[in-house]
Amino acid sequence: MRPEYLATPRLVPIPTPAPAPMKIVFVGNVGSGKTTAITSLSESAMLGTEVRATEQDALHRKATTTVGIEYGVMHIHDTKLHLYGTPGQRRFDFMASIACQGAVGMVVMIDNAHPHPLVELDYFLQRHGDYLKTHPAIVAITHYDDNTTQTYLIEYHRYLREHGISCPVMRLDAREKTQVTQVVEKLYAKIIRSRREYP
Ligand SMILES: Nc1nc2c(ncn2[C@@H]2O[C@H](COP(=O)(O)OP(=O)(O)OP(=O)(O)O)[C@@H](O)[C@H]2O)c(=O)[nH]1
Ligand SMILES: [Mg+2]
Repeated sequence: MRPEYLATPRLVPIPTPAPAPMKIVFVGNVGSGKTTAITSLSESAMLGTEVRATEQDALHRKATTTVGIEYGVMHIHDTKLHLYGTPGQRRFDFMASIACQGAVGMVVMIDNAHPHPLVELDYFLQRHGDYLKTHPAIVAITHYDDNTTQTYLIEYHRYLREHGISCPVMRLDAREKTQVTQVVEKLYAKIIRSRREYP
């Protein structure tokens, strides 16, 4: 009989480490649906900072507005995504800057029902242009269904191109979980691709 120390060693599978979590940030103008999107995506109750709206434009559309950083979590495959939402009100811009730190991808949401949605987009390009030129991002245009001032996707595309930013522009109803999931999945795919191209 073979002694124990000569026995064929058993192969013990080495557990694959879970992929590193990713931080994704949602920015965009008041009422574009950042809170709605993160609420519908988050697998656990979203940590929110909603208060009754006081600013004119916030009151115009809805009763509450975000005044701090909000947080949700979801998974794509095995990757945990930390979802950070920011306030759309300009006076809280400093919080958006904090929330963006360390984010590997960004969703810029623009309310198409705003009287001047391209001016709104321009504002976020001014604030986050450097980030958008160097990181994966998606521009998501909401409220296509409830306004008559239709600015078409092609106009957002052109605007971005003219400002040296090439990222996909998608139409989105933030109330629809499947649509929001598609936006995040597309962003996730871009993040993975950019890591392969620029490891
Ligand atoms: N009709 C319509 N309503 C939408 C759409 N997307 C979101 N909404 C609604 O628009 C409102 C968006 O509100 P929020 O999610 O609070 O918007 P927000 O971007 O977080 O706003 P702030 O926190 O104030 O910056 C909600 O009442 C949504 O139900 C859309 O595509 N069409
Ligand atoms: Mg909000």
